[in-house]
Amino acid sequence: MWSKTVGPVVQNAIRTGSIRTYIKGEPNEPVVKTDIPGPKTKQLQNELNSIQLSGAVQLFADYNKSLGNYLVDVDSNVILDTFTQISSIPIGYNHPELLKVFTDQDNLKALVNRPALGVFPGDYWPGKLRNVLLSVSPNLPNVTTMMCGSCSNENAYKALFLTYRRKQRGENVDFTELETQSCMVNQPPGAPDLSLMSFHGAFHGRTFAALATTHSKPIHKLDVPSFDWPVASFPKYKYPLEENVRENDAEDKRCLAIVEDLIETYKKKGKPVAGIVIEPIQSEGGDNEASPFFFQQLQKIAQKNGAGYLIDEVQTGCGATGKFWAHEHFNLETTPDIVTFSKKMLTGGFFHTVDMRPSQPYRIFNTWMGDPGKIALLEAVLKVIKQDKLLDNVNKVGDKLKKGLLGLEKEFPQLLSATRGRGTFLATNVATPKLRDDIIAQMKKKGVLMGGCGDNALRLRPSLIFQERHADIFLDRFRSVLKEN
Ligand code: PSZ
Repeated sequence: MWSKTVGPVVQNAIRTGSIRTYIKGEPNEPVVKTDIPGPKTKQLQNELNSIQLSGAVQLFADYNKSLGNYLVDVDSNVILDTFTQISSIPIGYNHPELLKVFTDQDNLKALVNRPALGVFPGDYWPGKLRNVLLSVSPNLPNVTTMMCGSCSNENAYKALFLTYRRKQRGENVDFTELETQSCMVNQPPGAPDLSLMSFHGAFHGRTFAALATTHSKPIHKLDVPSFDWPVASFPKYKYPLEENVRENDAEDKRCLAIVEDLIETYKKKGKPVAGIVIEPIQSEGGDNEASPFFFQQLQKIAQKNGAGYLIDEVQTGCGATGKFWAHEHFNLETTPDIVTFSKKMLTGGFFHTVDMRPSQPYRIFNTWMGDPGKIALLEAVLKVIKQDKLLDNVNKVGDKLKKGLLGLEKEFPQLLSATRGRGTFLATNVATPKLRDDIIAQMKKKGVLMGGCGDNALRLRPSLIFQERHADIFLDRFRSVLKEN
């Protein structure tokens, strides 16, 4: 009824008092009762630490009490969450539509009777893939589900290599005896000398091949054997972008020239580049952006060299940049060959061209190959995104947040610089890495959870139901923290 008066944007939303909200009963503001970590978190952390290394734990959450944009911890602190489990909660905590999913008996049975999807899928599976995942495909006809982001990249990389070799060998040409023997001892030609190009500052995961293309922090890589694969330069822009067009354009061209050089170098080395993997916004590496021009040219270079083009949307996908897929901002001439996803999509996996399909079964495969329970949840998430027009919300709130951050950058030029991003996928640089960490700690004391990335960036990764009133709370508390520094 009231949707007529408030307009279609909050059709599914509910009014509590004078406040419009997507989640009924969501707290009005943060409430901080103890230090964070508080006494109960510390006790649980000791217990956990006796079982496993737990040094990265920030707090223990109470997932019964957490709601919407608010994470409640075991010490009853009510915290506005702008980081959402490393960018992985699409529509907030305990969304009523998600809580309903497993009251449906078909969904419950799909969850309980988890199939090895590659061999014994349920009768519902093709329909679910079509109606849920393919309904948001970035114009790619095929999708292969996996578990996590690393697993998705790992298998997508295999698809790149398999396709490259199939083309080298010729369609329908059988493997040679030498290939089948040599692959069994990790030697060429069966295990061929091919490479994948990635970028300095990239993060694609922590499994072996994914880690070989990850270059955000040494601690992720130390002591782990890796591949000799080319690492190109990702553009480093000067901000504000509008005032540095010529310099940033030159930066694009410098980086593209390095890409072309490296492709030649690795060809000469006998390790031709079979694919290029890149994030639309380098996330763990510091929220580094590159221009549509850069991504368009990179695609052309990949095509010219017979290399696949893989866009890793694990962190950027599912709406946070204001479009469902971040690479939709780039107006690429054709689709990428592969787009990987996980995090807010709840299931991992990759969309791909028919060309990227292996020619034999079992070549890209594992036991679970995803989980139909996650698809059931994703189905509800996509329905809510559509009904509540959450991409419009992201654009509106993102605009407010970005303007707010730019205003704070002007007010505190000695502290903040290079505010950037799209939608609510935003970041700003802090003068020093220590100050960045201090600010995150001070924000926590004020009941706001934030993330850092790169050396000195602060990043925002709220869920898609982060509204203007949450932005106001965030900006207000951020300003008061900046004033204290
Ligand atoms: O420290 C870590 O392991 C983190 S912190 C953030 C991530 C991982 N992000 C995961 C990620 C990603 O951001 C991109 C662009 N690609 C792949 C991955 C790997 O996903 P998971 O963690 O699901 O394996």
